[in-house]
Amino acid sequence: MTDTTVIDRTHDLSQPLERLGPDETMKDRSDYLRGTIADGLLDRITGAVPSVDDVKLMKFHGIYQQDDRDLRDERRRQRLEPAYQFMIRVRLPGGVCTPAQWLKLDELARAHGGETLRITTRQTFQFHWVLKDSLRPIIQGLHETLLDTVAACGDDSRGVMCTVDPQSSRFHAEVAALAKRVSDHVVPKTRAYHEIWYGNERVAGSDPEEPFYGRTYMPRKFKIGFALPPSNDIDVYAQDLGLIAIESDEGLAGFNVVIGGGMGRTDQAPETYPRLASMIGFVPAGRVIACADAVMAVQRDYGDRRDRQHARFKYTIDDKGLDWIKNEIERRMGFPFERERAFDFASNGDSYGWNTTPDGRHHRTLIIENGRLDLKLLDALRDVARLHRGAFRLTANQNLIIAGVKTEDRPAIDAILAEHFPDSDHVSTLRRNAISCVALPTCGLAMAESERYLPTLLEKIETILAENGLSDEPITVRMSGCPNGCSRPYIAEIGLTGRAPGKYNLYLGGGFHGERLNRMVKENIGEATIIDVLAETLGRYARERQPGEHFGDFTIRAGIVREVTEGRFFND
Ligand code: SRM
Ligand code: SF4
Repeated sequence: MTDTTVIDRTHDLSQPLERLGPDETMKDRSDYLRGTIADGLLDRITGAVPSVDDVKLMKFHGIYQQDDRDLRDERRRQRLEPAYQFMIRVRLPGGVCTPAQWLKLDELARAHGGETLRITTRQTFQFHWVLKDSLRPIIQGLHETLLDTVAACGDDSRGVMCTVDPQSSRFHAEVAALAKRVSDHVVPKTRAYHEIWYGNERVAGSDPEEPFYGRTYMPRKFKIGFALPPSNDIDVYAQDLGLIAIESDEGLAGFNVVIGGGMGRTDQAPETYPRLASMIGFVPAGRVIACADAVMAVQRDYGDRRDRQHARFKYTIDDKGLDWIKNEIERRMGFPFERERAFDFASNGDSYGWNTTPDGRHHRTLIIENGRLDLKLLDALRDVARLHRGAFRLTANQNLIIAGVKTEDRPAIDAILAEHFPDSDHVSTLRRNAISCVALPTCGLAMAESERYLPTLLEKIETILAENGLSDEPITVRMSGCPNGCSRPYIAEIGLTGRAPGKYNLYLGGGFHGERLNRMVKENIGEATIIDVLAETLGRYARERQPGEHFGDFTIRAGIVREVTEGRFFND
């Protein structure tokens, strides 16, 4: 596969730096993400990284400084500094890793990551509870199995997602390989990571350090995802750049291109809103990288660098107009988009249990509640990894596929799973379609519980469903501990976002396969009101629904919520 177009990769930043936000100056002065991180790691007086700028720069290296929020008040009372620790996010394009990589991740999590790993909503692993002295051992350990954490966070292109299920399409392997290629292509090129974390010497060169990103990188994070219909497991409409694979009789024809998706909003700031990505046309498979370059370059050059709350691509598109943006992308690509091709999504969930692909390989999807791998699950999966000869695939719903199992290996894997996951096949339909973000106690932005609370709330919703004969009805439920929406709650049929401890906004009316935003029906409510509203609405759904009608569609048809037609009208 070759790309026929080379775009101008010079950084033609149109806005003078001195008039931009402080983060732009910080990036500009960072010497391509080096800052003083290496010195800060040596500081023995604090468990933190002392420079505020370095804390921000470390995000570009996949690392977040956090503190244990359960201990915050007590430590303040004791006049101790917060219990600083770090979260490390791995870059894992398409969510695929080998058994050898799994064993290394497991070893590092046991040694340095509080004996837990977290599968994220963008198909990767996070280590939590990492102390400053353990940062290098983890990153160097990952390097031994060719894993890294470059650009897992920061103002750059984040982990590239790809539909995970190998049975979704005969072109799955081809598209997954392309997702990996795009990820490698858009990753920052600075050698800062190698110097700081691997101890490599700085080598002077004549080539620009960041031929695409320049000194100030992107205005904000940028997210890319590939979806293979009929599966929209990656929520392609939540991506800054979404690519929907289109097949033809001859093979993989190319991709429909959608741009400008994003979830984040701020309560009581109507100028911030979630937005579903807009369709702008079709590109042949061989031109995807040229397209990604052009789309990112437009956001790089026109994204708002003064106000980070307004800096995502969705706002650039709405400010400039979709037609203007599309024309600018085409100008930079050097060719026009073709008319979008027909496709159908059926769901954004995972297919559970064992499945077999035409190549005779077997794939087992395991439900990992909220993506949390505790010691018990780590033990079981370490046993699997020791004998597995295929791959592990992380899903965007925070689940896990033991993929590519040979027939002769299946009984041994079944035996391990039967011992450690006896209930895996009996998890309720509701839980199979539920996601929560991490939130407390590690997330610094959390306003309410999410991962630690959703299982309890689901029990109560399960009771309502059982009373109404709806237990087998798939309904998507997503909870986030704040309005940032890391669980993509604004496209769930039932969405909850944290407002304060024990208080949530409740949203209804999202599309079952991620095609429509929901709308807030109650603000700042506690569990009792959540349950009352759901009992009434689900009761009506049981009595009044039409055959095959999804809950989200019903709430709109029944007039319980007004349909959101565009992101900017979300707050109306
Ligand atoms: Fe997220 C910030 C966790 C997917 C929107 N997200 C954060 C931080 C890093 C908090 C912070 O900035 O200090 C959270 C770390 C919590 C912790 O303790 O681990 C965090 N986000 C996560 C993860 C781990 C949630 C999970 O439970 O799986 C997901 C990691 C994905 C990955 O592997 O890269 C995660 N975050 C998302 C998604 C979903 C997606 O991308 O498909 C979104 C919504 C889509 C989007 O970007 O619009 C998302 N996270 C945000 C935002 C709001 C961005 C915005 O445009 O307003 C923030 C806050 C920010 O960037 O300022 C945020
Ligand atoms: Fe943290 Fe909010 Fe994201 Fe949840 S949605 S992980 S609380 S930033």
